[in-house]
Formats: sequence, C-alpha cells, structure tokens
Amino acid sequence: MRRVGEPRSPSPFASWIRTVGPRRGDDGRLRVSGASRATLLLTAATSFAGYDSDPAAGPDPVARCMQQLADVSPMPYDALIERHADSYRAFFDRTDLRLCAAGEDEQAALPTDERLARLSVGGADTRLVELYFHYAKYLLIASSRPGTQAANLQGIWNHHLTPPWRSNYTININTQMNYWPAEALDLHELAEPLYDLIGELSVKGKETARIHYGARGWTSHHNTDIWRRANPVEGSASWSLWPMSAAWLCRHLWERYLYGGDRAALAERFYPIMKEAARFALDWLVPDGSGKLVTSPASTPENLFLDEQGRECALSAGTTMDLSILSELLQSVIDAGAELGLDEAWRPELQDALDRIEPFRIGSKGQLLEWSEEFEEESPGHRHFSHLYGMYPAEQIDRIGTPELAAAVRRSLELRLAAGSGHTGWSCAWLVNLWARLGSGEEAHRYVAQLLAKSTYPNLLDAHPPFQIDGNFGGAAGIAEMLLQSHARELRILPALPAAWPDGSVRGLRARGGYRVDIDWRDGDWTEVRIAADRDGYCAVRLPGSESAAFEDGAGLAVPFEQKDGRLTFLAVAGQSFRLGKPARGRQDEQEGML
Ligand code: FUC
Repeated sequence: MRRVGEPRSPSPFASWIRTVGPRRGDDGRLRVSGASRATLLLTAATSFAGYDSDPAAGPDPVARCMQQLADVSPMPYDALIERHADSYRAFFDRTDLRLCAAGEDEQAALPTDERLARLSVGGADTRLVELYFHYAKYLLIASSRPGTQAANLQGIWNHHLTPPWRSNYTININTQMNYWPAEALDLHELAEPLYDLIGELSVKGKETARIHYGARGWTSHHNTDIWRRANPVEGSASWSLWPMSAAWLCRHLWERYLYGGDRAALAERFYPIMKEAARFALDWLVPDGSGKLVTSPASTPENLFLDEQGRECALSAGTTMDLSILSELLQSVIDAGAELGLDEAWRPELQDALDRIEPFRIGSKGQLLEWSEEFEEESPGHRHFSHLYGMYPAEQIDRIGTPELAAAVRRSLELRLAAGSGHTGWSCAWLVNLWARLGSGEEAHRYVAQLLAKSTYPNLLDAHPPFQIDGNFGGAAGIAEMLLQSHARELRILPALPAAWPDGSVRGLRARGGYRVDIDWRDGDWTEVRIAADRDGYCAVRLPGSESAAFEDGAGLAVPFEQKDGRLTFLAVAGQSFRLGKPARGRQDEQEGML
C-alpha cells in the first residue's frame, strides 16, 4: 500500500494499455485517434476473500482485474453485449405484466420525472406501474447474482464514501424486503447471495448466542455487514439489542422449499440453519409466570412506548413481533423436520414451546397490540409495522382463516395511517403488501400510487429518503401480491385487483406448492387462468366466480375438480398445464361433480 508522500508507482495496467489499448498520454489521459468506434473495458476487484478471511492477505486485486480483462478482451463488443443480454433475459423474461389502460400511450412517451410529477397531483399511469415492476427485476438481476454479495441497503448503487447506514444490511426489515419479490417473480437464483449470507451469519451468530446469552444455537441482531457481525451494536434499545433477525431470515429458507420443493437443499443446506435458530429460540423464550412463554427483554423495531410518567421506553416482555417470528420459526422447523423425517424425538419439545407462546392480543380500539400491554405509543404513526408481521410477510393472520385478527390488523393500519405512517419508501411498500393480504385492492393501489408519487426519484430508485433500494423490491412484491397470493395453502387469483387496473394480464408468477401462473382479466374480472405444475398434488384455487369455470388440461381435455367453500380443487400433475376459462353453461354442468 502506498504511504502518504511516497511516489505513486506506475499503473499496473500501463503495460496492458501500451500493448493492447490506445495510446496513454503523459497527462494520464487515454487518447483515441483514427478510430470510428472504441470499446472501453473496465474491471474492478478487491482483495476480499470471504467474511472470515483477512483481506490484507487476500488475492491480489490487480491480478483479478487482469484476469477478467484477459477473459473478455478477445470478445468483440457485439458478442459481449449478446452474452450480457442472454444472461439478463434468462431472468427478466420469465414474468410479464400488462396493465394497459386506453389512452395512456402518449403519457408513456413523457420523461419519467414528468410522469412522476403527474402522479403526485393525482394522475394515473398504469404503464409506469408496469415499468416499476419490471425495474425491480432489473435491479435484482443486476445486484444479486449467485456468487456475489446480497443486495445491501443501496443494492450495488451506493455512490457515497460514507453511505447512509454504512451501506450495510439492516435485518429488521430492509434486507428481507429486498428479497420479497425473488420467489413470486421467479428469480429465486438471485436470492442465493442471501442464503449464503444467512449461512455465514449463522456461524458468527453461534458465537454471539454463546457469548452474549449463554444460549445454544445462533442469533443475530438488527444489523449485519460483509463480515457477518451478529452481535448487538451500540445505539438505542429500540433496535440495537433485538435478537430476532436470525429467525426472520430463516423464513426465506423455508419459503425456498415451499416454492421450489428441493428436499436435498432443505435437508443439507437450510434445515441445519433453521434448526440451530430454533435452538436459540427455545433458550431465549422464558415463562411469564402464568404458564405462557415470552421473550424478555423484548423490543419491537423500532418503536417506543410511554410509561405512566410519560417516559420513553423500548423494552418490555413478549412483544408481538418477537412472538410472531418465533412461532413461525418453530412451526417451520416442525414442518421441515416432519417433511424430511428428521428429529422426531425433538418435535414434541418444539411443539410444546409453540403451544405455550402468548397468542395475539387485541386492544381497546380493536387494534392488534404491539406490546403485551396496551401501552401508549410514543409515535402512533411509526413507519415500522412490526406487530403486523403475522399478516405479511408471515401467514399466521389471514383474512379468511382468522377474520377477527385480520380485522384487528386493518384497524391497526387505519390508526397508524391516520397518524402519518407510510412516509418512507419501504414503509409504503410494506403497506401495499399488507393491504393486498387484507384483500383491499383500493388501499393497496393507493399505496402503489403513493410509493411512486412520493417515494421514488426520477431514475425510479426508491427514496427513504435518502436513496434506499428496499422500497423498489417491496413495491414490486406488493404488485404481485395484489394479483396472485399463495399463502394459506391455496392460490388466490386477483385477490386485490383495484378499479384502476380494469384490464390486464400477468405471466409467469410463481406460487408456493410449485406452480407457475398466468392470469388474464377484463373489466375487473378474470377471463383465463393458466397453471403449470412442477409437482404432483392437490391444488386449491380461490377465484371470484369459480363456479362458472371451465377447466381443461394442456390437451384441451376436461379436468375433474371439486367446488367447495369458494375454492376449486384439482389434482395437479407435475409437468402439466391446466387452463381455467369461462365456458358456455352446458359444458360447465358437465364438468361439475366429476371428482
Ligand atoms: C431501519 C429503518 C430506517 C432505515 C434503516 C436503514 O432501521 O427503521 O428507516 O430504513 O433501517
């Protein structure tokens, strides 16, 4: 490394530039003359060699750059571009979204800043919603390829030397939100860096659990970085000593299995990590004196309450988010163990803890409580919806399965919003997903519009403010969630379609259980649904007016199905496609009752 005052050594690229590239002038500039076109190849590298290695002893970054240059230099520009496009399109083209409204073509030709400005005064621009959806795919494709680092708070687009929040991973919502669209938009390979991060964090987190808490298993707190620090960091108790992120991150591992069904990956790679997180949960949960289990001390990112004297407090026992996250983790470890036929003898202990966890509580205003008691909130319009985790991203609360709790979530949202919540990009994106799960297309759409109008820069990157990429990803996940849901063991078709999107189509969305789904709709009603199955099994579909569906397989043959409780259930066969359409009346009578 050059010390201050030492003469600068000649550029290690000098010889390459002389032999391969254009002439380098004495002023350090590159001069190109007599050429009709020039291709500049730029590479960059560091000596980073892993979260547990000393970069000072890492590989030579110059050699890495030279190798990269040597690999691509022989390729002509056209070949490079084609290689890039092929690699990009392999992900980008898997899904498509059309929300076209008549008469919007002219608007679509306007510059993006003007289109955003029109939205901020109440205009409509469905093409911009399409673009925003596709843009999130681009951002994930570009920032989270397998073998690279997971997308951080700025993806890979940080341009500061001292970036906001250190360009780290905030794992009490933001990193998780970055990966919300990965499964539904059929981009799961792009979540590989997240799985790597989780695996590495679990190694560090084992030490954290042992040293800080004398506990088994692994844990991590609200923040991590490229070195996978898992310990609490200095700062406010409302966020710094919250040991729940490990369990939250594990939901991404279990979800990978629910979507992809890869048993080997579950057994060898994911289950061991989930299991160790559950071990920590068992040690961390404590009896509350009445036979129930709670967490203590417990915070709820990143909210505060006021005590009787009006003092701000962060810590109590058994916050709703803690208990939601741990219940979800224990349930998924029980399910995963059962699926794999592992740890049968251990499961009763997990089940017993799960059964003893304090349930959700509803407050005097009909809202879902954030703390175990109805404390006065320090900021009633807080940006986090930590206590609503059970509704989204988790599926413990469901508008059909648990309508009273869903009504309490709705009430909590109304109270939060009346007090000004949703003011950061990611907070607004979370709202889209929550309202979509509540089945409220109009509210979900209101926050899609707000996300664009108030929390999006002219380059379409998300504004916290400042720039923070999570809102882009959370917003795209929310748009998908408005069109297709697959929690609660069923496919919900157009569960939150707003009046502003009367006609449209979506292709290639992925659903839990191993399905790829296309939907066409017109005048606010579905016209055709196509479901391609990766796995054998019963598939339940909830769609408005399903009683008038015609159902056939890829060869046009009628598929037997059962119609019950607003759902249509059929036996899906791996590798086959199924089509639901709106038939003539006679045909439908023939189909019903065939199962
Ligand atoms: C969380 C949020 C902040 C911000 C930061 C990076 O702590 O509460 O709003 O997004 O992460």
